[in-house]
Amino acid sequence: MYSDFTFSIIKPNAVRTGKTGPILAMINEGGFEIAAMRMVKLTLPQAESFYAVHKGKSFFEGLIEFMTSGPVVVMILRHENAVDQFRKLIGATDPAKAEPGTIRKTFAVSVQMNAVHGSDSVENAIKEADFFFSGIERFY
Ligand code: IDP
Ligand code: MG
Repeated sequence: MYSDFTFSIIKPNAVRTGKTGPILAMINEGGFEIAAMRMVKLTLPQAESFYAVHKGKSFFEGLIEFMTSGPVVVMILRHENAVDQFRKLIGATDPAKAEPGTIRKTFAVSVQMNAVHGSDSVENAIKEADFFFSGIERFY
């Protein structure tokens, strides 16, 4: 079922500082199964396309520069009601507003460098997963 899946990225600040393992541990402890995973370095056009919905916003250029600054880990995650459950696990976009115990509260260093991405709807989760993974790379 599509609602059992969401898409996530461990962002460059977290990968660079060795937080990939601790974040994956929190994802597993949160009850999520990793259905697909790969490390990639986004090109400028890839990052612009992935975040196209934010084009024109004040933070867009900075976000693209940040997201192309180093490797990221892209994943498809499985859990019942995955999109909402994962947004709960990562916490608010601004780490200052994120609940204690969330991934962003624990690992974000700023609003921009907030450690992880999580899809905001089932429709976007499908689009984002398709952006990075072909059928043969998926284990579901
Ligand atoms: P989300 O990642 O919680 O869904 P969005 O509003 O979709 O938040 O923004 C996408 C990403 O853009 C955020 O995760 C963050 O990295 C960055 N971002 C959002 N708002 C700001 C801001 O006000 N300043 C700097 N970066 C921002
Ligand atoms: Mg978003």
